Amino acid sequence: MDIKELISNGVKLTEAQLDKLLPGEDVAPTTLHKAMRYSVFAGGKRIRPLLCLEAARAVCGDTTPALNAACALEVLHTYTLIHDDLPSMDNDDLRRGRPTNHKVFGEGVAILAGDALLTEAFAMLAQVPANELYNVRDYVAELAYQTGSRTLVGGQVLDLEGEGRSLSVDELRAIHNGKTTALIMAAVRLGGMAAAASPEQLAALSTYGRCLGLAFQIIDDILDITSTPEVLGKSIGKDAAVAKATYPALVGMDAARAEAKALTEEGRAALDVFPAERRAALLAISDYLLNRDY
Ligand code: GRG
Repeated sequence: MDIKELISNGVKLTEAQLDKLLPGEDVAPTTLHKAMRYSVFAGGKRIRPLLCLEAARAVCGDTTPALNAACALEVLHTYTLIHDDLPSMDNDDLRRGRPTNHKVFGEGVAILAGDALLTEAFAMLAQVPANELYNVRDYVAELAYQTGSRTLVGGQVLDLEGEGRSLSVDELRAIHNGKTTALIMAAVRLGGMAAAASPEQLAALSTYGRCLGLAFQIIDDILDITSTPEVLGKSIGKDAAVAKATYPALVGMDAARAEAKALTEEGRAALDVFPAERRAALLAISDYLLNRDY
């Protein structure tokens, strides 16, 4: 499995479809559409679309049914980044190697660009074909659950409330599971659902997503300490600067790495329900995410 080729194919497929689905920069109101496209086409890793596409391949051998779901995940993720960078949230200047949305377009337009991307995500999801097990109502319910007040937005609130407080590992895990794991769960589950996953296959993908999501955020915490803004394309050291609890801060660097590794192993093992050639891509992605340096 050539992971670089796998990623580059997934990125190309997703970006071409995003370009078709998102309103053009010349469509009124042009400032809003420019702001939306500015952040979407700023060169993110496209991990969530990739996971969605490859979850579909694991189930049915084809990524096509999941393409619009993959786009929905990426625009929803981009909304969270724009809002997370706002002065009232993390107050960041750099994202995906560029000045943050509000730095370029102003706070009002940045908030609205995030809102519009969140809405567009559901419009994209409404274009995912139904199959014998799932329809648009199921896709919408899944994305709404994983990104609502009990999950993604809820995790962000716990994060805000935890700043400057000492947290237990369980409290930190609850924040990470809301902010990061929920959308990664949505990615693999929606990919599976679009490909008509059986209940057993969907349960396996859920375990993989739950484990990978937390491992992803633990590595994110580690990179915030060990990497550079040039490599990550975003500012670093913010967590320590605002006394935010992180995995390495709470349990130490070695234990944090060990937990990310153990979670990745658990996620990989769950994929045993898929034939070897169908699970190869998801296995390769899990290794790549564990060992990434950006
Ligand atoms: C509703 C005002 C309002 C705000 C909501 C929900 C939310 C803001 C923020 C979500 C929290 C968040 C940004 C979590 C971080 C998740 C994470 C690890 C982001 C980085 O993902 P990568 O590394 O980024 O995949 P790229 O740029 O590669 O796509």
